[in-house]
Amino acid sequence: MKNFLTAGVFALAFAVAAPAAAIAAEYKVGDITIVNPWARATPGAARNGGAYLTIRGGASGDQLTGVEADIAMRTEIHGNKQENGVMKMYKVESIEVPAGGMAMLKPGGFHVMLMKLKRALKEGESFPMTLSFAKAGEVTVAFKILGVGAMKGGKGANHDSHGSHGKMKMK
Ligand SMILES: [Cu+2]
Repeated sequence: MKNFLTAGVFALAFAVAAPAAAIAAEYKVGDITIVNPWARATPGAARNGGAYLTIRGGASGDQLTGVEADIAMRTEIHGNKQENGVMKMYKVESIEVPAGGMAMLKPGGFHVMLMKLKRALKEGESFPMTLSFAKAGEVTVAFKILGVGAMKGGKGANHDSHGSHGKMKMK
């Protein structure tokens, strides 16, 4: 009887959670929340891809210290800076998640760089990535692959074809 009851609770929880997941994907780990992890589809033979997410801080701050995805040979956290009119990417060791605030990884700013992709990122598919936080620990979340020109994940996703990631040069 106890097993049956547990199964019933799970089924109910799933039924309630499913419609919400269609609007915004959210994952809780410790004190923080991962919102709408997504990546851009890669055109043709592109070897690198960008992945993005929003991290909501809890009562205390935290840091994103590591990213790892099987889909790429190497995964790094990158920032962007303007140098002589050219956007350049640089590697960062961690990203600060402020208490009660948000850290945003988005096109044109901080992002997860998927280097030497083992396969192309195809729109409509998703892939897992493990995120490590200094305090909250590790969590594996599904990154949804949006269109090549997508600028924003989740509900407000649009298809701006002027995305700049492809024009950036590695340092
Ligand atoms: Cu990059």
